[in-house]
Amino acid sequence: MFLYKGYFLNMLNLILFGPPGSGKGTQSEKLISRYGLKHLSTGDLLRSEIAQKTPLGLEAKNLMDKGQLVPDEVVIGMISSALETNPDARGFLFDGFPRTAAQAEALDKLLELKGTSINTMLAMEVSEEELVNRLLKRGETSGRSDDNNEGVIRARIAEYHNKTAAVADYYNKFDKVVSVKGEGSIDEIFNGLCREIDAVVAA
Ligand code: B4P
Repeated sequence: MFLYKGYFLNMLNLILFGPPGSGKGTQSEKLISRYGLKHLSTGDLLRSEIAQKTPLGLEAKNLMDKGQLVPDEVVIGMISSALETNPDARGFLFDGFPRTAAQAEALDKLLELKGTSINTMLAMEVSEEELVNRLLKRGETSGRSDDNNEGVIRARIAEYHNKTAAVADYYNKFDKVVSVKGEGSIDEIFNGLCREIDAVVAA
């Protein structure tokens, strides 16, 4: 339980959702600092496995370099361990997870075991051309092999439409999805996200 703007809350668990390049990583950094949440990014966890050249990392790199998703059981296992190693967190910000309906169901079950649940899913809306431009620009400097080829970037966006968009349908059933404009300055987008989160906290 923690105190936020005069309210006592149990946990605050948020999903930051959107296509590749929509700014999930960028906004997560600001949100965790504002709300004191533990940041769980499956993309970052996978890149850490790749950097350490673990067997899991080598398998993941092969798929990520083609713009494909990593198998559900791999990312669910990573999130499950991360939840266990952070028993005192006041809440979690899930960034890039869940990305399939199966991952969403698994996350709900894991949170239920902790006696908590997702408060809201923030869905960032960005046009496809803006996504491609952002990722190609990042690819010039990031060294990320999934960012420097337009074909791979478009394959990631197609994976998003084929498999990930269903996650919004899943949380819509529970009326937990809010759309947020993902184009504009980083601060404008951050303010839009905070307005939605504050409304959920105050409800
Ligand atoms: P992720 O690491 O999750 O990353 P992402 O989708 O590429 O980007 P994100 O939306 O975080 O964008 P960012 O803020 O960085 O995934 C990488 C890969 O890992 C996936 O393709 C998949 O293979 C695998 N994976 C991860 N999770 C998985 C899961 N759960 N299941 C299966 N596979 C999984 O922003 C992008 C760029 O835009 C940056 O350069 C940033 O500076 C710029 N930018 C941000 N906001 C901007 C703004 N307002 N204006 C202009 N530019 C902006």
